[in-house]
Amino acid sequence: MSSSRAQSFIHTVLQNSANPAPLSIVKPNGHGQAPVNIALSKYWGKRDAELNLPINGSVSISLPGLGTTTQISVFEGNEDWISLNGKTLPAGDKFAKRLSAFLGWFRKSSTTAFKVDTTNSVPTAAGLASSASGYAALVFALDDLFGWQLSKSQLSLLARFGSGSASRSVYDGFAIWHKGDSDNGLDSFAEEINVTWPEFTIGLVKVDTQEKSIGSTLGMQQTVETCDLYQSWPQQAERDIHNIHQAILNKDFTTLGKTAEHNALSMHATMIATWPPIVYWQPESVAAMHVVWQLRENGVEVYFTMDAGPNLKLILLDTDKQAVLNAFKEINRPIEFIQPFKG
Ligand code: 2P0
Repeated sequence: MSSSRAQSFIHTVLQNSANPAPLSIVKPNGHGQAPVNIALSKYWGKRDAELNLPINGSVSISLPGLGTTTQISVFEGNEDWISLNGKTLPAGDKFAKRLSAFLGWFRKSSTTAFKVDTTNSVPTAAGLASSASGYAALVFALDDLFGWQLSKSQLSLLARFGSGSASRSVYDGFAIWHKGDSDNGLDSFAEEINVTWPEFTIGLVKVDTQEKSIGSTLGMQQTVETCDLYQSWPQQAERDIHNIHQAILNKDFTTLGKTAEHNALSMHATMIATWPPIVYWQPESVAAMHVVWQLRENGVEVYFTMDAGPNLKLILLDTDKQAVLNAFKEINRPIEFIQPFKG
């Protein structure tokens, strides 16, 4: 992959490196760790595939304890050695190829190969955004290996270049990814929203953890190309980001929950109206939605969001955990609760 725009993007970011020779290692091993994140207002659609720039911004919450740990080192060779969850990947593997292409931007010479050992504490490609924590952890590991000491914003830029949602996984807690306007991609990065909200709870409802039928990258490309409904998505997304950001600052749970659920369903509406159609839902996903709506009818304030997969992520306050658990027991769905701001 050779692209002068991408090269200039990486070069400009690395000009901020504390190491004057940013592609020379300062230690034998680099280490990185990053959480998965769940978008409360979604990223769907690219305006520039080369620099991986989004059409719209997004807002997320990171889930501590679920994510990726990565070790990286260099050796003389022609092929990277990549291990995922303890298994060495064959060179032709899709995941390995994408990772090696990204690492290509950080090779000192054509005989610099990387050894990458990466472990996920979430099922890979099950809609729990392992590429987000994966590329964020990798960028942290590169920063450590090369002694760049880049700021979080700069690391977010590099993570975004690897995978869009990774721009948000360089932070714990709430984050906002600004879509940016410039052609050089240097203003499209995420920032932390500095709010601590101990009662804020995410519930993971697992419907299926098999690999998804169509990846996000191709899915968004097809949506942008063929879905007429998509025309209205960017305006809605920007409005939702603003409202969710304000709701986080005000700890206005109702506005946050309503806006997040509506945003997720609107994104899925564009997917469904794509050709060929992209339907990540399974019958159990819809059954789980009905449980959420019934709970709300009964006065329990719980909302859901969904990504490029069949699993639901519930949004609630900790006081409603038991009521939610009981309702989902009736359809035999266990729930894993995570309170991002409670150790
Ligand atoms: C999100 N998703 O905001 C949305 C919601 C999926 C649905 O970000 O092509 O894996 O690597 O930039 O980041 C998934 O997209 O896509 C995603 P690439 P990515 O969380």
